[in-house]
Amino acid sequence: MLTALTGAYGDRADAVTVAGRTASYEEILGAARAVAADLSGTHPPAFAVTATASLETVAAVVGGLLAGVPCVPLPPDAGPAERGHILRDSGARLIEVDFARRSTATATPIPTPAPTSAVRGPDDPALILYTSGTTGAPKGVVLSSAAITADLDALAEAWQWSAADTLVHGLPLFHVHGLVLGVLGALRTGSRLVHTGRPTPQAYAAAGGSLYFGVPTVWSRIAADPQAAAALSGARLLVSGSAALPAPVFRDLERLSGHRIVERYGMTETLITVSGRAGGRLSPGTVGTPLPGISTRIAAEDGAEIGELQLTGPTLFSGYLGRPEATAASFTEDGWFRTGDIAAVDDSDGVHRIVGRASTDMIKSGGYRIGAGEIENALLDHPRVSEAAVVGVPDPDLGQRIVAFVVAQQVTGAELTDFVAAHLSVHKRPREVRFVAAIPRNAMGKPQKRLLLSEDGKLRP
Ligand code: MCA
Ligand code: AMP
Repeated sequence: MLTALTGAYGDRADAVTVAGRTASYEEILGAARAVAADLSGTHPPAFAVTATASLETVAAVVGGLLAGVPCVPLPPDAGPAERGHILRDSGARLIEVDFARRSTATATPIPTPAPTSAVRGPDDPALILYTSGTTGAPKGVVLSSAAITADLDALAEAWQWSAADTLVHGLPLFHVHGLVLGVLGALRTGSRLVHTGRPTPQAYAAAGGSLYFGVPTVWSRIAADPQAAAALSGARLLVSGSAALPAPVFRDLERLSGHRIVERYGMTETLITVSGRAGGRLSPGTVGTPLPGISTRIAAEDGAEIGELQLTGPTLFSGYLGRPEATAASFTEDGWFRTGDIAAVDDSDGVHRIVGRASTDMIKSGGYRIGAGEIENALLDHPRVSEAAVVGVPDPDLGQRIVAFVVAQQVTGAELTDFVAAHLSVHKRPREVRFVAAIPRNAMGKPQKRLLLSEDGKLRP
């Protein structure tokens, strides 16, 4: 998987920069080997690292791949409830990385064949990424080296991504977008990586890259900053994903930077499966065509053209960790993965359009996937809250914004927001809390969340 670390592209003093610190391939390999040596001594079933935007996280993930021990990247802002759940559920041992501690690597040449030869097998777990479902606590998505490699190679082909590129992004290193594409992608293609620490318009503008990754919130903030957008005009390719890119943002960026942004679609469970192509026809509101090796179909009822998007291909996950029933439930009887996204495919050119999600309890805010049930459970853990219903409402900056309706006494909205931020993680906090006398329910007692909103799904004034 890590072609650049085999010396295939030579060494580079400025191979990887994360939040202002720069390392060569040899330095990364050395620090990763030190991690691998520790892991090989004890061989835990998995290990966890607090996945700050740092060279330490890069070394930890690479070290896990060298040792053949799957890595569980923990969101650095995860509170005790979320952190405890992930560590218990995965059985992972939490490690700390000292980037200055290098195993023999700096003194010895980079080995061939590939340092990945220590990975037990391509189908063994390489990463376990925790992601939210509509209800309950997050599940561990097990990703193999084979799936990751297949995805990175398909993306390299689609985006003509090569060692000549400098990749720039500032996304979190505990999800597919920032970690798999944004770090492992650079180490496979040999492109330089500049991680900006935070994905601000100013940092993207100053980075001077050829290839840029962002979630729609990042692109809409750049589109609102004409100077930053214009600074990207010299880039080769801008790519958006993790949530729907609003058409006005696509058009504003084209006007300001000269680029028609490539949109691609994926999930933690499937990796990236559908994408526009570099040099291909790109239009707003579309996510392109399936990547090489991926097949898609629309499960539409009664001849309708819009329905659930289902997929097969080599990039799919190996299952939810320790949850065979949930894994089985996510596939159809004939073995296709059920994305839960509603899509349409153009008959003439096969271009896909993501229309929405089947369940309104899966929220996408700032590109983060957040289950309504998880937030409701956290709110119900507060002693002053007796009922809670969480929804995602349209938001011009975040795509969707989390709003919590609660039945509660003697507590403020700010206190409940802080409670969720501290117990789960900051990005899962409700941006607004509304106090109601009761949550509307049907005869079965199931919350009727639509009744809390206006008819078009918006928040009532
Ligand atoms: C505010 N803050 C608080 C509180 N309120 N902290 C604690 N308690 C509170 N009550 C502080 C935070 O600490 C933080 O401080 C600051 O407010 C802003 O926090 P945040 O909410 O994170 O900022 P934002 O502006 O809303 O973030 C927008 C963002 C972010 C940067 C675009 O949403 C983001 O990074 N999204 C990327 C998500 C992503 O990578 N998804 C990929 C999923 P400070 O700033 O000092 O830290 S993978 C995927 O979807 C697939 C496979 C795919 O297709 O890619
Ligand atoms: P996650 O598991 O965090 O990667 O979230 C996956 C979900 O993000 C998908 O099921 C979609 O709902 C959404 N998503 C990802 N990319 C796009 C896109 N380009 N357009 C619309 N939705 C997207």
